[in-house]
Amino acid sequence: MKFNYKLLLVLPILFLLVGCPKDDPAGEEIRPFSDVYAEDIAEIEQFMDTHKMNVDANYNVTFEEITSTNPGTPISDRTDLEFKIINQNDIAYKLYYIKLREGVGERPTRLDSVYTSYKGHKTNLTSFDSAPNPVWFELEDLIQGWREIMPEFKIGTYVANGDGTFTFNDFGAGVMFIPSGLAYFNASAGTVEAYTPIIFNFKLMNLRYKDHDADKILSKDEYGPNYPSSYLDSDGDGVKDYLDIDDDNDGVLTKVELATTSATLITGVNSSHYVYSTIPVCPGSTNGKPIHLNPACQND
Ligand SMILES: [Ca+2]
Ligand SMILES: [Ca+2]
Ligand SMILES: [Ca+2]
Repeated sequence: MKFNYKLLLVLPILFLLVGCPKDDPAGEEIRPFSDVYAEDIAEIEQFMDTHKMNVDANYNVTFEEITSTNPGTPISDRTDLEFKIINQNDIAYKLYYIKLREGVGERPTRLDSVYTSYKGHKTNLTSFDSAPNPVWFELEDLIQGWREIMPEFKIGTYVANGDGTFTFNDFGAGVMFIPSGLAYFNASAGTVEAYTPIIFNFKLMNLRYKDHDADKILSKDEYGPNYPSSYLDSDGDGVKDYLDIDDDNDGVLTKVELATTSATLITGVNSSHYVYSTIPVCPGSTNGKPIHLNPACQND
């Protein structure tokens, strides 16, 4: 599969992926999340019971309704159908997804940038958005369904073809079925009406790890396992580690504390960062904390 490198520079005009619930649309009362979720999950499961998926050799996906003249395996009977439970708005959202292929490379976190091609559908099989060639997105800007599902996949490998194009292989590819509470909810976006569950098939080609606070520790190593419900704030000052330039609040910037240690620094084109596992503990410390999280050790 070849893609023009110039695509890397094209800003997506696909605002549809970017959305959040409106606070108070003019005069309209926002419906309860629980009522909407009950409808959404019924609609999604009904869709999966009555439709099949066709997947071609390059992981392009189409959906078809199952009929007596067009039989097939319902999506709900597929052995690769999985789900995650996302607790939000006092609801345990069931977020179904399918790993057609996991990928072989690194895995993004929900704070990173992904290079992805995708197609969005409603359950009536109309498509409301697509990027046949991959585009870059910051997952923080996307609807929550994407932020939850992308970290379940890995990127592939790619080779430069020497003519400005790249060939991607072994990339992650899948499908996600998103209740509107994890998508646009009461906002309408393009042809997606308010309170509409949506479906995406996608390919995850590449990623960029981010370092939000520029302390040379990647955000993926700083935010905790279940952000935002359990993000790390090592010094308890209310500023999350991935946004805190002095993680132990000892008055010495994290990047300064690490500069004279044996930690391995990887220098890249756009950023440089330390390999987290190589950051040493404070000399003489018995608590095992890395040096930048130990206020007793002001390594400057
Ligand atoms: Ca950082
Ligand atoms: Ca902090
Ligand atoms: Ca510090």
